[in-house]
Amino acid sequence: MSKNLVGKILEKNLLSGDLVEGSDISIKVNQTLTQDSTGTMVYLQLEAMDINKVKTDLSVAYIDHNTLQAGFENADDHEFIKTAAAKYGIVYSKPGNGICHQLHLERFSKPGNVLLGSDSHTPTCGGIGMLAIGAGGLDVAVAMANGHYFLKVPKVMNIELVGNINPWVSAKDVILYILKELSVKGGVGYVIEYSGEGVKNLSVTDRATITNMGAELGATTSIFPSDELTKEFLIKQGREKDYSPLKADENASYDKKLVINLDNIEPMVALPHSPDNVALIDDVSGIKVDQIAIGSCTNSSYTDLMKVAKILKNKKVHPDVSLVISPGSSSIIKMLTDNGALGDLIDAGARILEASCGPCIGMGQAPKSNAISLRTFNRNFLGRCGTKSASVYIVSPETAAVSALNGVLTNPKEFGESPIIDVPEKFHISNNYFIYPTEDNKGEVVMGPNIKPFPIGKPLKADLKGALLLKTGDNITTDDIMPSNAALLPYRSNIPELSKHCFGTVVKDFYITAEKYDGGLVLGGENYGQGSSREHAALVPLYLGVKAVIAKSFARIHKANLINSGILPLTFTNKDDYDKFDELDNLVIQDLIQSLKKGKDIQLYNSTKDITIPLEFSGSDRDVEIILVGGYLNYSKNSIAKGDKNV
Ligand code: MIC
Ligand code: SF4
Repeated sequence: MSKNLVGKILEKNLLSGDLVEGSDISIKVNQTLTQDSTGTMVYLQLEAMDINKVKTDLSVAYIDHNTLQAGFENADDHEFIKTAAAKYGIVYSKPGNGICHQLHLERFSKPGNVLLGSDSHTPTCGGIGMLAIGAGGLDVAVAMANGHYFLKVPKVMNIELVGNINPWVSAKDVILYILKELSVKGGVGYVIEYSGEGVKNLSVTDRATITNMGAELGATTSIFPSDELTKEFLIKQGREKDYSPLKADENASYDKKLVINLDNIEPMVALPHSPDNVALIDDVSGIKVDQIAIGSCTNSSYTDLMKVAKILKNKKVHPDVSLVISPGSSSIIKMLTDNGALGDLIDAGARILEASCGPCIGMGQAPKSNAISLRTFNRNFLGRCGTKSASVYIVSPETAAVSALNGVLTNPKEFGESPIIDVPEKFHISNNYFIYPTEDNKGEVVMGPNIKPFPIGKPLKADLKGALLLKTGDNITTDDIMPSNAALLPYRSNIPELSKHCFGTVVKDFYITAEKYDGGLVLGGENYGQGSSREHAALVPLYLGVKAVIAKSFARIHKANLINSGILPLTFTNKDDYDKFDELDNLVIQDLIQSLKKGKDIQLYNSTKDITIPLEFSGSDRDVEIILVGGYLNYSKNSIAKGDKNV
């Protein structure tokens, strides 16, 4: 039978279950990656699992998010991760080396392998033909400890690319175009598999830009075939041995199919405050711009930054614009330095940051009040840049660079000839920022005073009771549930401190309400928990006593994080029932354990309104077990105590 690419990789890595859409399976994980803002939790969880060495072929711990060290907190986290990496046989990437996804693509990615990462943009490596999935920290810790990952067999959507992109149109415009077509919910439940003649016109880093922002579509991941361009990329990285060709069989079947003609795509922009709020630049050009930020795991490759340098060479950044550039890796900075492009950027008036996430996660460079900020990043959720009154627009590097010169949002086509970039035969490769594990490590892990224990759930009670603490709307992001910025990121390993800011963009002082009512329930609309993989969006509500979240639908990673933390994610049987609830209604679910075990509808009684409505829990038997015992860590301890190591 003809197979698609996703089916081929799943089949090769299948450990248990049947490859039938919607079935629960476990797969072998070849590689993992963590970054520091989710990594501290991952390594605390790994410590709690009592293992010796990781079971993957390769695990890498990157430090790229919390690199502003305004106090001891971030540095403490780095030291903790560094010592944990040495103990468990994990490669450590020092701060300054670059952004996890860009570096992983350059240094370790391998077509046909499965990569699990504690960051939602892990699918970046789908650009080279990996099945690269973002997950919550606990799932990544389990993958490191046991080498496996549990998931439902996803549906596969084929996007066939035909034609060729026009001059000044880039991979970023392609994914923005797809976001406009499909929306931030359009990929939920799917892996997106790209194919077609148009693929041949996209470099590996272009493909990675597209798979990176598949996260914004809500897709489980996105993947491109591995072909001659993949081989060329790996040769330049000195890793030809990692190449293997990979494509779907002729006439492979898919659950959904789209054809996109690249010729029809024009420069696009995502308007505030959602990546799918996409317009043609021509329809909104001329907006005065205060800040422009170039970089992030979406657009910080050598080619992207060289294009920017060529556009800015011998020109001057507009006096009213602050242009800031954060390259993707230390190698890229070195190459830009050696070929003079860095000098061209500086000469034009750009501010150069170290190779890290930087402004993308609000780690510095918060724009001024009411600013218009153009960014080459992937998310423009309200407040994410650090300034709540600012409006963030997402664009390509070409659009960003040309707009930086003009001071207004500009279609780059107005600039003249589009820059052509040749990547040198040999990419700069250095190991000086990597620390490789050695056999003689003594296993000492250093935990500074900022690192506090994380909350662990309690076994479920037969009846669940509580007040409705908060009613939220559609597409609530993890940035809403657990905001992140330069002030809060230092507390990623300090849940009590973070809890004071829970739901900070939605409501003031949620934690006080939660304390007053001794915990309770939260209500959401569609796609609740979209965005980041941060488990803090589950661990913090757990700490505040949230027992269940009821929503119209959930984003994949957040739902898994809720289950792993022991918080029950429930959906409405009839979505209109959402309207029947108000904040502070008293809610009761009786016989919950029985309903979960028997897979029956769950009856929710709203005693304030005197109504009963049906709810559903959709999860595997394993998920039910995890919820019953109060989260994954309790579950794994129980299972290991019963002699089952394969949890
Ligand atoms: C993001 O882009 O939102 C982050 C910051 O990289 C997150 C991880 C985190 O919250 O630490 C993600 O995408 O998973
Ligand atoms: Fe870092 Fe931004 Fe990429 Fe998240 S989206 S990994 S914060 S660069």
